[in-house]
Amino acid sequence: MPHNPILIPILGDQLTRTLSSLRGRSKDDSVILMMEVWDEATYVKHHKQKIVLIFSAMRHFAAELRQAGWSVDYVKLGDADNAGSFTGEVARAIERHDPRAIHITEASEWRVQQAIEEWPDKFACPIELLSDDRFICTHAEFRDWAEGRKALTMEHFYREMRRKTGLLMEDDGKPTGGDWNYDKDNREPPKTMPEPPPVPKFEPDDITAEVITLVEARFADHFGNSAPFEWPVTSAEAEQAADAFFEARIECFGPYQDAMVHGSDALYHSMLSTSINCGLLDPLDLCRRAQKAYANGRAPLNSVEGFIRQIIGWREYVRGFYWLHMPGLAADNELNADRGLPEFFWTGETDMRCLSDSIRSTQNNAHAHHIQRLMVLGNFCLLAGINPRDVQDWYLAVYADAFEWVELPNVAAMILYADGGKLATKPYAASGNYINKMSDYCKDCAYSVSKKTGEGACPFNPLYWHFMNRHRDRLRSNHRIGRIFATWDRMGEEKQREYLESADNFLDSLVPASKGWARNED
Ligand code: FAD
Ligand code: DLZ
Ligand code: SF4
Repeated sequence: MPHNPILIPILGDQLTRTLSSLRGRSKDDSVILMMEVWDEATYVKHHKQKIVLIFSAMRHFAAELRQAGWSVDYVKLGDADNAGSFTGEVARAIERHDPRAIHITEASEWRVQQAIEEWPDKFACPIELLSDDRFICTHAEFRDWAEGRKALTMEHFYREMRRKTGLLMEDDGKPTGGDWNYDKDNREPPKTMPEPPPVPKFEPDDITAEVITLVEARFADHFGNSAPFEWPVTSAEAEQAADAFFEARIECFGPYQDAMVHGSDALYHSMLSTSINCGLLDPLDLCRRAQKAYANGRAPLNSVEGFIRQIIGWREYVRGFYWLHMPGLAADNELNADRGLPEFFWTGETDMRCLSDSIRSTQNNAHAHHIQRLMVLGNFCLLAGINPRDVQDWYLAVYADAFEWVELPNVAAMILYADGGKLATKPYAASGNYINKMSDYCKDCAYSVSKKTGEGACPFNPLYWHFMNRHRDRLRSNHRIGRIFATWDRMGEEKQREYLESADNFLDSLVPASKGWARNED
């Protein structure tokens, strides 16, 4: 190892060879530090597959860097003197290497960035913090864009990103095809859907197998199944997964984006979020590949525009939104939701078929697709008034792609309206009707989606009106939702009472989660 080097700590979601802290550095006078630490693995009790993914991807990345000639100091979780935290491990690495400076790319999460910002007070050597330019929009750009706006409308931000990247833009500054957004063409129900091609699966190699053994030994009480583990853990594997998406699934990505089919976990989704978020794939490169698929006539504009919008629109937007509103966002609870998360979110044991299938996919793959997260699981939490803290912990723990910067805005603001409408102009509330339209769940459900109240009625139906009624004062002035109250008023008192009683009976039957699923109690 070089003497008096530049020490470069690389975090578990910074597994990118062109990371800002690596660029321009000499291999001869740098030491890269990678750390498996207890604090990160347990600040929420992550799904077993999420820990396998991160540790295995980190170990593979370290091996690739060594192969390329870098000096890598890799601390494993099982090492006897592991300090347990990033700060503790950096302190130990300073003792070992006596670095002349530390260069680190900013953390993606507020919690970790706070810790890094304390390092200048703790450590004698100079610290250079570099911005993370794997994102398209800088923090300053987002703040400037948000400044003075009454509403932070994603669609407006997205157009800025289209202009900035030139993606799907014509020479005259107009959007390709004449429209910015083709979402109206992207709501096909599953009835018409061709059989989706299989998603590539990646067999665990020796490195991954060793990590699976570690996770089974040390995190046995964490949620989810560790096997079969099939996620890409190297950039080469992630590129293969991307190739498969651009060859066979992008064509139907748009139309069937909102469809849900029992037992079918990927459908036409890319399944690339785990690789993008830990740095194995470059989001902008994926968008360029999507644009090429359109140019080559292999995918229609509505699919390609939809995919690009998810990445340079939603993904960049939620990241900007997170940094603009932290730390307050994590504590927001505009609707005063105070019910505990039901136990069935952890066991999958519920007769509600849409929920049990979404939770099954979550248990087996540490993944559920967007519309399951939004309109089944999220919609349930919103309507049932589950407290934001429990919901945030659940989503952060159970998904392999969950890092707080992307999870929290989606949970607190998009599904729970806990931010009071800074992100979404109205709560994404829906009755069973929506789920029935977009899925095949209802036909074999123990509940009847057409029954509105009473025994056997789909719980989403009375819960919808219970939600609207209890938040009437707050929501009726909202022009996108206010008209709903006219329908409620026309129902008459008896019908209204039936809805409210049915919902109350259902809510009373919910068993709150036993303690200890999401957070360590000590
Ligand atoms: P695709 O459907 O193929 O979409 C392509 C890509 O677009 C995704 O890989 C992702 O990078 C991006 N994307 C799509 N929607 C969003 C969005 N709303 N926010 C940010 N990026 C988006 N995504 C995460 O990466 N991590 C999370 O922790 C996460 N939590 C979510 C929680 C809730 C309540 C909701 C409603 C959505 C959440 N999402 C999260 C967004 C989305 O559900 C996942 O990105 C997607 O399901 C990942 O699967 P995919 O790669 O097949 O996505
Ligand atoms: C998610 C995660 C886990 C489970 N463990 C580690 C770890 O031991 N070491 C590490 O560097 N990163 C880990 N991560 C990802 C980090 O939580 C993530 O990189 C930071 O939170 C980003 O701010
Ligand atoms: Fe879900 Fe209701 Fe349909 Fe059952 S009937 S699957 S609970 S929406």
